[in-house]
Amino acid sequence: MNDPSPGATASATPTLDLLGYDRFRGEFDEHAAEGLEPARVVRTIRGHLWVASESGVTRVNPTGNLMGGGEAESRPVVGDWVGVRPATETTSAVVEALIPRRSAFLRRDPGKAAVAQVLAANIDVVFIVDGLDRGPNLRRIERELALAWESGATPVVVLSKADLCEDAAAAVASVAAIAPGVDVVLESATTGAGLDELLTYSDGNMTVALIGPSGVGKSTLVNRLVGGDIQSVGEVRAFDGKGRHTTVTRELVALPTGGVLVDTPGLRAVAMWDDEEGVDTTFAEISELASGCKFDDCSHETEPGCAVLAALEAGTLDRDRYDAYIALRKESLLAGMESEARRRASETRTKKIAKDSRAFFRDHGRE
Ligand SMILES: Nc1nc2c(ncn2[C@@H]2O[C@H](COP(=O)(O)OP(=O)(O)OP(=O)(O)O)[C@@H](O)[C@H]2O)c(=O)[nH]1
Ligand SMILES: [Mg+2]
Ligand SMILES: [Zn+2]
Repeated sequence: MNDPSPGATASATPTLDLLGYDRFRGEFDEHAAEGLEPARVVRTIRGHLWVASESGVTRVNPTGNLMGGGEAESRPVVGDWVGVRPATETTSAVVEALIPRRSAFLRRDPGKAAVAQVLAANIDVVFIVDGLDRGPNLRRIERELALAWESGATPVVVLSKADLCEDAAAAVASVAAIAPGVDVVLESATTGAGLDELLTYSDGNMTVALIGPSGVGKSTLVNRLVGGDIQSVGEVRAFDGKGRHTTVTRELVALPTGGVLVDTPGLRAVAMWDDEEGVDTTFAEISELASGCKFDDCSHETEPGCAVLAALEAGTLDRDRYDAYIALRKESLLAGMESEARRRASETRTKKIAKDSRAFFRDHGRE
């Protein structure tokens, strides 16, 4: 953007385009007019932000309204596009604007009851990674599929450590059966199997996030896809209890061919957030059956004329699959109700403050 060469325009931002900026450029115009520069959040650690912009990776401060007071969901997270007020001699660089997200990866905040936690933003593809040394864990994959669908990203199941599995084909088949419409890719960082195929998902400067439990090989895969040692971009790791390197923060890593990967720490708990649609897409064959139920709001548990229960009875629907569907749907309905209750409570508080302040100004002769 500071390129003084003749004919240089605001669209001449090759570095940012490789990070996927081309699809957000249009939304940035008003911020550019205010003197802000486009940047993408590459790492967050305890409220500190690192962004990649035309001038490289820098640490920036978020403004108060983006970080402190606002809703948790409006805080910049890894993957967000932001508007940065550049540093001057006397001030440091500050994030002043958050560009609307195209997708947001949410889960229920494990620390707080009815609060969503945004794990990453603007993700196009989610690699749901599970290791064939122990897995695949079908029930966990279903959960992660529901989260991925709900986020607006396209999920791909990656079965890693294929070199440690004797019957990889059977593993793929068992996953394919619970993941209708989802690509399932066998991968081994050891033999290099599946790497080329996985790389194609970032074509067109797409953003790919890797999720899955600790130790399944997410960081190893990121290293292989990037084709080198990513320590150079500042990956933050620590030793876990078993003396093993484990990722401790979400981190956005640029691919040499364009596009980015988001490496994430292993998710211990994948608790559902208000995402019925994600559940319905994950259990597509059950949603299909549900259209034949007698009642539109059938819960598929006790109702007469329930096509889902009929299929269960007839043995055409798998019992484990049905149980997983009912459990996840309940969990997401509950999260939805809790967040609604929380929203109402906070609305009541806001109304009370507004009422109190009106009373204050009335008593003090001002409206
Ligand atoms: N045999 C084999 N081992 C692998 C493969 N991929 C990863 N590993 C090993 O699995 C272990 C864990 O890999 P990581 O890449 O650190 O796993 P992670 O998913 O990033 O784990 P967290 O950062 O804790 O979430 C390491 O010892 C890797 O060397 C593979 O394809 N084959
Ligand atoms: Mg890791
Ligand atoms: Zn039903």
